[in-house]
Amino acid sequence: MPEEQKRPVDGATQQMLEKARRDGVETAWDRHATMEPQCKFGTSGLCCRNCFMGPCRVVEGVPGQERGVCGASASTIVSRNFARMVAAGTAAHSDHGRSVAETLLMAATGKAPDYTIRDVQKLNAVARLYGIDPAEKSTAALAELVGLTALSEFGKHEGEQRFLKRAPEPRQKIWKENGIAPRAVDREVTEVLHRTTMGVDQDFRTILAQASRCALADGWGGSMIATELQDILFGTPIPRQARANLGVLREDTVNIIIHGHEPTLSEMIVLAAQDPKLIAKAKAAGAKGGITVAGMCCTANETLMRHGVPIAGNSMQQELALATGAVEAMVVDVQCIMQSIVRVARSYHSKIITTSAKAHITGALHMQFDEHRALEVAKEIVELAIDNLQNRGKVEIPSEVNDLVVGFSHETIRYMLGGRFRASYRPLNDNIMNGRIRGIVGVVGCNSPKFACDTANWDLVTELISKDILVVQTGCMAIASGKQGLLQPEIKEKAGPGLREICDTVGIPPVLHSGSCVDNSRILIACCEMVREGGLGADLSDLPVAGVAPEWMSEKAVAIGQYFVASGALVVFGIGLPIEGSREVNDYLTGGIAKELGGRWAIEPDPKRMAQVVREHIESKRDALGINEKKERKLFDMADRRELKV
Ligand code: SF4
Ligand code: MSK
Repeated sequence: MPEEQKRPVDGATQQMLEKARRDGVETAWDRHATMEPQCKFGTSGLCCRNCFMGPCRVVEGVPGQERGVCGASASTIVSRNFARMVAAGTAAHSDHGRSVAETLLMAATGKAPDYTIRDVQKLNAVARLYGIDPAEKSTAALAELVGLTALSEFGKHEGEQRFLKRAPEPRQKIWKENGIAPRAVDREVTEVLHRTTMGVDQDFRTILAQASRCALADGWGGSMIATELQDILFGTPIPRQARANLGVLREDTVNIIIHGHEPTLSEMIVLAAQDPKLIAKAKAAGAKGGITVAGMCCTANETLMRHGVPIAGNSMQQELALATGAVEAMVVDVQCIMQSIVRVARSYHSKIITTSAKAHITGALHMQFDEHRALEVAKEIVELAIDNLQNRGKVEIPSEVNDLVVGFSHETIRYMLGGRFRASYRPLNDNIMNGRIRGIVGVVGCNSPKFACDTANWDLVTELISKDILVVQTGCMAIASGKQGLLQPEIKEKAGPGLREICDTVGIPPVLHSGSCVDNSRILIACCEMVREGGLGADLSDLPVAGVAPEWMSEKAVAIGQYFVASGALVVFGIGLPIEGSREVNDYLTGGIAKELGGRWAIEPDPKRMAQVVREHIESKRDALGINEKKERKLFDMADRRELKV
C-alpha cells in the first residue's frame, strides 16, 4: 500500500503524528516504513525456526525449496505457525482470566479487602453453570467456590471446559465428534506447543484440529471466565455515556493514562483519582481541574464500560498520547503495550509505570501491583503522577473528541430488547426473521500501521448498517467507532430503514460497544441466546452472523478468529493472514473446515468487499433458514420451542 494511503485519517492522530515528527520522535509508522518490504516468508507463514537445523524458509511448488531441513512441508510449517499464534493468543486471554479468578478468590476470602462482589446475580448464575447450588451460601462463600472452580478450569486433569454446555446441543455434539471439545486451558496451550515442536505432529489437519481445540479453550474458557468474573467483581456493564479521542486529555488536570488489558489495577486507579485528598493535592500542584484518568486499548474498554472513564485512544495512539506532552503517567498492565513508549516518554516528561510482574519494560519505572493492598498501590501511582506535573513542558492537545454510548453486555441487550419484566432476545429474532435486521456482525480487533488506521472500520461499519446489519464491537475497533462518532444514537441516520426502525422502537444504537477483547465471549453468549430463543436454526452455524477483524495485528485476534470459526461462524480478516504459503492450509481454513465445523475464514483487505462477503454469507444463511421467502407470518410458538434441541 502506498505510504500516503497508510496515513491515519483521524485528525487527532494525524495532528500528533506530525507533532511527533516535529519533535524528532519516532513512531510505529516510521518503523513500519523502514521494515518494508516485509518478509514474504513471514507474511505467508512459511518461515520455520522451530529447531536450529533451521531457520528454514520454504516455497511451495519450487523444486528443492519445498521442504525444511527436517523434511517439513509448507502445510506443516504454515499450520504449525498458525497453531502457535492461536496458542499465544489463548495463553494471553486465559492468563488474564486466571488473574481475575485469583482476585475473586482473594476478595472472597478477605485477602484483597479493596475488592467487593458487585454483581451477586451474576455470581449466582455462574455458580449454577458450574454446578454449585447458591442456596444457603453467603456471598463470600459462594464467590470462594466460584473462584476455586474457575481456577480449576485452567489446570484440571480431567473433564472439559464447563462453559461449553452454554452452547446449543448440536454445537457441543460437533465438538465432541471432531475431538475438539477443550479440556483444561493450560493443557490445550501446552499440547499445541508440544505438537508443533520439531518432529511431532506433521499433518496439517491434526495440527489445525488442535488449534481449534486450543482456541475453543480461549473463547469458552479463559476469555469467558475473564468476562464473567470481571462482571461479578466490577459490575456487569449497562449503557452509559462517555467521550473518546485524545481531546479527553486536559491542560488543566493531571493526566493519567491506563493502558493494557486487566482491569484489576485500573479499577483502583479510577477510585484513587476520586480521593478528595489526592484531588486537592493535584489542585495545589497547579492542576485547577484536578485529575483526569483516561483509558487506552482494552483497559480503556473495561473502565469505559463500567464507569464511563473517557478513552484517550486505541492501540496505534499509545505513542501519540505521550506526544501531547500532557501525560504525567502512563500506567500499563499487560498486552499490546509497545516497548517504544519508554523512548517516546523520554522526549517529554511522562512516566511509564509498569505494574505487572509479567510485563517489565527496560527503562520504565516498575511499581508492582499487589491485590492485597490494591488501593494503596493505586494511590501511590496517582501521587507520583501528581508530583510529575511540575516537570510538564509545553503541551499540545488535539481538540477532537466524540461523545458515545457504551455498555452493551448481552444482558443489557436482552433487557433493552424485551424490557425489564420480559427481557428476551425474542424481538431481535423476530426482526431478523422478518428481515428488518438482515443479520449481526461483530467488527472487532486491533488497528495497525499497515493500514490507514481506523479507516477500514468506518468504511465497513457504515456500509453494514446501511444494509440493515446490526454491528456489535469490541477491542480497538470499538474505540475506533467511538472516535469516529459511530457509537452515537444519531448514527442511526446512516442505517438502512429496517435497522433504523428497530433502533427507534427499542432505543438501541445500530452499533453496539460490547467491551474489550475478552468480551468477545459476550458475543458467543448472545448468539447462544438467539438460538435458544428459537426461529433461527438449531446451531450457532445456522445464524445469519459473522465476525470481521479489518485491521488485526495481535496473535490474540487469531485465537479469537479461530474460536469463532470453530463455533460455526464466518470470520473475515482484513490485511491478510499468514496461511497463504500453503494451498492445503489456505483451502482448508477458508473452505474445507466449514464441512466439519460450520465456520470458516475469509481474507479480504478491501472494506467494501469485506462487507460484500459478509452480506452474501448472511443472505445465504437466511436462505437456508427459509426466512427470505415471502410467506404468511407465523409466530414461533411453544410447540416450535419444544422441538428445539438447545
Ligand atoms: Fe527447519 Fe524442520 Fe527445524 Fe523447522 S523444524 S527449522 S523446518 S528443520
Ligand atoms: S487492545 S489485542 S490492539 S484489539 Fe485488546 Fe486492541 Fe488488538 Fe490489543
